[in-house]
Amino acid sequence: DADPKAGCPVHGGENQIRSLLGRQNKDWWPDALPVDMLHQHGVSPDPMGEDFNYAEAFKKLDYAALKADLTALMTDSKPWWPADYGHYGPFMIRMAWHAAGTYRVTDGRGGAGSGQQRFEPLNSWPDNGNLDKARRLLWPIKQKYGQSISWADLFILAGNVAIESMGGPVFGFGGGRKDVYQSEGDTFWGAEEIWVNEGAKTRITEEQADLEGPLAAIQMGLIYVNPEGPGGDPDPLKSARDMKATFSRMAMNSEETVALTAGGHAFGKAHGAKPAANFGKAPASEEIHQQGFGWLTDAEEIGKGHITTSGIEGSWSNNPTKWGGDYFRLLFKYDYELVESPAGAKQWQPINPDPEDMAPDARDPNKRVPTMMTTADMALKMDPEFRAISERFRDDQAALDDAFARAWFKLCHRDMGPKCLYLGPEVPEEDLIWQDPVPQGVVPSDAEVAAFKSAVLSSGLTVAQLVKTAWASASTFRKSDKRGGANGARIALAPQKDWDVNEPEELAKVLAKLEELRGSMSLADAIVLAGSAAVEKAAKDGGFDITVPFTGGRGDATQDWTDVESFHWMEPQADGFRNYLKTRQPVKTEELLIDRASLLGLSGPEMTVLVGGLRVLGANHKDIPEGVLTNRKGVLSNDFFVNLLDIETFWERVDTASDEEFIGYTRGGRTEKWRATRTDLIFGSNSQLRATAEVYAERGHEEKFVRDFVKAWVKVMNADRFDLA
Ligand code: HEB
Repeated sequence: DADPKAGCPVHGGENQIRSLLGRQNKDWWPDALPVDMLHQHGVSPDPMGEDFNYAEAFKKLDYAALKADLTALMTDSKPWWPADYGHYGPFMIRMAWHAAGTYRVTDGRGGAGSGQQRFEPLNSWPDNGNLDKARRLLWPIKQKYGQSISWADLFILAGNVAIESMGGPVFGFGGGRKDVYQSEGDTFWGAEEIWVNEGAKTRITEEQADLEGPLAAIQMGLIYVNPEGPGGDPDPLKSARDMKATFSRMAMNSEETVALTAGGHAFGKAHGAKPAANFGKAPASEEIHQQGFGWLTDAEEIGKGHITTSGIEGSWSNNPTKWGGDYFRLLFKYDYELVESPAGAKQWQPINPDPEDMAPDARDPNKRVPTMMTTADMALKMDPEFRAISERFRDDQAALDDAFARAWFKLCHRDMGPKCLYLGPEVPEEDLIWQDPVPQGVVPSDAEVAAFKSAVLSSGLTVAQLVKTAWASASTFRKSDKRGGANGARIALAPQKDWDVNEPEELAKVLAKLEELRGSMSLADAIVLAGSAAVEKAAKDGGFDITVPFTGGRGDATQDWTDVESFHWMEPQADGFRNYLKTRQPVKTEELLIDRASLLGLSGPEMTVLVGGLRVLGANHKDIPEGVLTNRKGVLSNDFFVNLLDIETFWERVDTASDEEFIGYTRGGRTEKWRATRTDLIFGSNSQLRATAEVYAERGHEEKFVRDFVKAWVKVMNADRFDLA
């Protein structure tokens, strides 16, 4: 497979650069009420307040009662949005699937973890059509159980209960998804100006073999692929290509992709009763009295079942509210012909179906209507690789049950981090490799800690080596899906030990020495402690006696329990903290620094103080001189900021073509004084970062700089210590 992160082609000709976040809510809905103006300068939009502990609240939940209420809801059809076949189960599954299916392994963003489907853009995403109704059906239950169940958990639990209530297999449920109260503004959803329903280009073409950057959907406004085929072309083989590309970005292999799609489409129907022109706007554009509902049609039409969502019409199986093997049975029993739905969508219909293989009508159980397949479903039969899997599942229902249950569990829990964060009585015992398991560590004694620190500082390893290794280990953390981090010491395992950013040869030397010195302490603890000892020494050499707080207890992961393929996605193509750039990206290099800081959960000041500190400590990749704006490398000082903001220096590009490297000259001459990258100069160029850099360059703030650096350093070292909370 092509490595989509390596190279990361710059699209649309030479040097075409896009902005980090592409199109955002304010581009799509410029007239939206600017509620976020109330949340500046650290003011939180979260009405629950800082002291609210969701895990504690969840523990008070009457879980069995909630599940019973959800089960009852499934068959409690409401006239304002009648349940197809008298069962909301399929609708809830689609809602839960779309909540989770935005996840992408590339940057860990998206996913069900914070209930983002409630907010723009996802709330109004074309592909999420009518899911506003599914969520509104849940409101009385959400209201009843209040703070003990988050929306984010409720979406997924509703999906699980739906599957169970139709006889389907589930693997378990873990709660713990804490709600947020605003749209997550840190996610790149695409740069296209128009949506899928307005003709947005497909992102994979003959010339363009894979999805750009972190993206995981084939067109703007889709969760994954176009059901009618690439760009509306009903070609099952090309659809298979798109499914493989998008589902692999969701961390799913072909077997999981087939199991999920076929398992999901065992249930429910597609809605394409009338041309979409009859329907209203998405929720974000609707009028105020519609109260957040979108895609409206008149009530009488809804009563008759005249609903259009995707535009495709019909169910996949003759038993759309009962789990079983009918999907594959029908897919293989019949030849399918291309037809058009009443809404004009391309879909596939079985030729001459036997009467018992017809489906019930969604509103009238006595009426029989034809079943259908989308082009994406046809891919499961036409693509040779998919077909082999499909045939196996057709012939082995137990295998499908197991594969579907496991893939569904993974889909819904993939962004939740380690298993210690899962809550509730239905958390499965079994460890799963995608959870990146780390064995429980032992907390080293104070004596061990002290002895190790002095051993390491007299081992001959430099401050730069120790700091770099600790940073390399901890900074893989990303808050988006809570993967990575120092716990587990996966820095010593494949693939991380071989990543270019980690300077494999150097790293191996440092790790070997730490192995030799660590005694019974875990390697993971030893790496962090060694880095922290180095920071203490560097602070002391600068005149500040400061202790870097250390919390031991990390464990060491094994290679067997490390999913090399999925860690591969986490390799940094840039790490501004180490002044590292592997390949130029279609975004500015300084934006990659912001992106990494965001994934680390850092604030602007934390990012700033860390960059300034790491430069003077000598943490640069391969020891490059860029940004080391000090004459006392290895000493923790604010020299980076002082020298960067020195007006006696002026900067020039090394060469105009690259625009990545710069030379600082002393004014009035051409004596080269410093070298820098964009990642360095941005702290003098961007007004907001400059304002922060000034704070750290000011006289009287030398000690503040050291203290803030240590605080931010410890935050990164402990970013994955969920076991401490
Ligand atoms: Fe699905 C539905 C497509 C996957 C589950 N889907 C649906 C529809 C469509 C689709 C078009 C219709 C909508 C309306 O309403 O109209 N899918 C699709 C595609 C894919 C998918 C293209 C990829 C390949 N699904 C899936 C998955 C799942 C699902 C994975 C889970 C698991 N779906 C579903 C359901 C439904 C749907 C359950 C039904 C809903 C109702 O009924 O409402």
